[in-house]
Amino acid sequence: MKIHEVELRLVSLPLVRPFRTSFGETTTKECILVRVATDEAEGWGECVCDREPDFSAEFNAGAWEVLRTFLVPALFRAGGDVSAVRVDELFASVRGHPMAKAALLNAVLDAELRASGTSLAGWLGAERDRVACGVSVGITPTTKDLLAQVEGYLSDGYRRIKLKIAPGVDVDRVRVIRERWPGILLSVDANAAYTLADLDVFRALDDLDLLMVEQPLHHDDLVEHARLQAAIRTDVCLDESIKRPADVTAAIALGSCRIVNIKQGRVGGVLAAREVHDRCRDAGVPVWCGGMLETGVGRATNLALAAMPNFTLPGDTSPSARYFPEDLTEPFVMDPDGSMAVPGGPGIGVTPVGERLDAATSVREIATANEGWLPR
Ligand code: NPG
Repeated sequence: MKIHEVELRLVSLPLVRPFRTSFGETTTKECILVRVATDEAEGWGECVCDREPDFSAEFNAGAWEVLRTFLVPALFRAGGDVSAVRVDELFASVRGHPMAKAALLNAVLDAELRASGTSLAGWLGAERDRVACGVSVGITPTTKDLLAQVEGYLSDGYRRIKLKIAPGVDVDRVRVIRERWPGILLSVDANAAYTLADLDVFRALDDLDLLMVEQPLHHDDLVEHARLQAAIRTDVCLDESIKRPADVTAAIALGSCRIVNIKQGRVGGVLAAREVHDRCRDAGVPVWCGGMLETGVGRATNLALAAMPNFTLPGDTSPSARYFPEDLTEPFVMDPDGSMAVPGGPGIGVTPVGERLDAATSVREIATANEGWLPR
């Protein structure tokens, strides 16, 4: 398969409601989309980082630069005759930047799979054609707002509620939700907002029958998470701390967590995500599919992964309407039973709708194998 053109687009989509976490508030999704054109098919990938380096060290302007200056040229230097399983080798001279790498690697893989008529889910060995959906509820101005949002999401059918927490908006609010709905699958996500000095908070959460507490401590830590896990009953789940497959092996060896959130973009793309899945499966550690407010392109990729066998817990794989008034692809829809279909068409199975994509795009650059980056 010969790659002859790569396109980068910076796209923005307003969210249906602001999304607040311990690290900030988002009202608009902004991300880079990558399109790879080959002699046989086109492929799409979404870069999961945001405008600012708040969740991760990567951010859109930086990822654009890394793609433009290092990663795309590395593909063309290889003669453009590239398969996704070789892409990691080509990127080896660039340290870090897993999100930028994931976007381009996933686009190459998508093109390859579309060319062979294989679905991503099938290629990954997925065992389900529907996945269970959870929803991540941002920090609300008041407890009353939180109750109203959770009530709405439960009546939509979501099978797991995840509450964002931060110091000062944690135990009391979570208790209110638990008392109102004693039987639901409920978890919390701190996005690295606490330290071991906050052990009392986690001991209090221990009494609320939570499915897990996600990324309670520093975004790059494993050792302190192991200390916390040894001190509480609730399962610790790691997200930010797992940036490549080796991290998950270390986390399991140290006892830093008992559950792992897999975000394919955070670990360098679909191939690395599969590796994380396999390592967790072999160690008996359940995983679930995280989300980064992706457009339909990233969502389709996530759904294929979430259909793999060891994804045994509902993920942050919500339908398009939970995020955007209008998605870039045909919308993903959740059934009233809280499940969503895994795309079955070739590759990721969806393609951005031309006019919606153009309306959402603020910057666009195209490189060709022969001429490099074309004038904007
Ligand atoms: O449903 O896509 C979704 C959002 C799930 O809470 C969610 N994502 O910390 O996991 C997270 C959080 C996030 C969103 C992180 C956007 C970074 C950017």
